[in-house]
Amino acid sequence: MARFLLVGGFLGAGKTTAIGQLVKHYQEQGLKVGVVTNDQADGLVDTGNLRGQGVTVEEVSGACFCCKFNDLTDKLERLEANQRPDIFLAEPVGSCTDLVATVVEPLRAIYAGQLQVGPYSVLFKPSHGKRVLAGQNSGFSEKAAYIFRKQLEEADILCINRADELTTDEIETLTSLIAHAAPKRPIVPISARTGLGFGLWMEHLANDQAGPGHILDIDYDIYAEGEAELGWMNATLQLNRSAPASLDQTTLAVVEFLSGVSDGEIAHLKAIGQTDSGYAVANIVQSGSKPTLSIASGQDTTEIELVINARIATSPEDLMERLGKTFTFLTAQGWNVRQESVRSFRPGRPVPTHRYAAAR
Ligand SMILES: Nc1nc2c(ncn2[C@@H]2O[C@H](COP(=O)(O)OP(=O)(O)O)[C@@H](O)[C@H]2O)c(=O)[nH]1
Ligand SMILES: [Mg+2]
Repeated sequence: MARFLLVGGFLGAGKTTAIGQLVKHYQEQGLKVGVVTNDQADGLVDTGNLRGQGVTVEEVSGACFCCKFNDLTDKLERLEANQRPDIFLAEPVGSCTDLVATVVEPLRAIYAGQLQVGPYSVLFKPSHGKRVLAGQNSGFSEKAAYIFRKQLEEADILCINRADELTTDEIETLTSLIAHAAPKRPIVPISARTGLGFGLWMEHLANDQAGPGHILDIDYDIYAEGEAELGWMNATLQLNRSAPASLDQTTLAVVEFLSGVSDGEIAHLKAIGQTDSGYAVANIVQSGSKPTLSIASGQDTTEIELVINARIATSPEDLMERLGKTFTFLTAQGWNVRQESVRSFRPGRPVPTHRYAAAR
């Protein structure tokens, strides 16, 4: 029976990177993997990123898995029909919570005998996470911090990501903060980038659930208001110029420019620049840090399809203004810019398709 594993965590925690690593690890064991990504709108950087790595990906867009449960199962069935994966990995939207009650347990009940739904992993984002759990100013409101805490509370396995950047002392401090916020479950330091800790994480992922998942006691008003504090923008631009320029530097420069235009804590700002033969990804996951080129192409090019995803504590109007300034910035670099699509909005109130009040 195929296994289904949900890998959650806050915006920019490292879910997509971790899923890319997991796919490699499972493939090395001779297993076939299919992935489902998820976003509030079309034009998701992650889907292009994972497809660029050769991963089979289906995307659910328009709302989170919980509100698009039937779209999620349609995509799982499509992957099953085309590829018969041994493992399905799914990445929910990073501002989404209550996933055990609305996705994990409904899948267990509806697909009993067809799908083995494994433990739910949540990746802990050290930058915002430490500040939220230590009661310091995270840059987000209390309501957004509430979502962060709820995500931890419903996890079966908690992974402290970016362990490659943390000292032993920092890992110890985070472990005790997390154990206090979400007691009695495995806490595994990992690095989605290097693969550190994946052996132990995958051992936990192979465990069958001894008991039911952690169904949250959650206030949907706070959850909805916390989520709606984030401005969301997905934009697709076509760029061309007469003389070749660096795909990597252009993608990185756009993220750098957008991150510096105005205030509002950045949850995750990312862009993928694609050509016919390669792609580059740049990200920034908190205000005040430097954007990084997480995937480099080494290419020079005269044409780029550039997809930008912004999740920032600011208004959709501000994001549109930033995008307008980005056009001017790119034009000054010699690029002709054509806007193919853009959506800028605040996520709507989550209305789950199913909600299991009590676990199996
Ligand atoms: N140093 C380091 N960076 C990471 C790690 N995991 C993810 N990142 C970076 O964090 C950023 C966000 O990662 P991503 O997987 O897109 O996060 P998501 O929003 O949770 O899917 C990217 O720049 C990644 O390269 C890690 O383990 N170590
Ligand atoms: Mg992602």
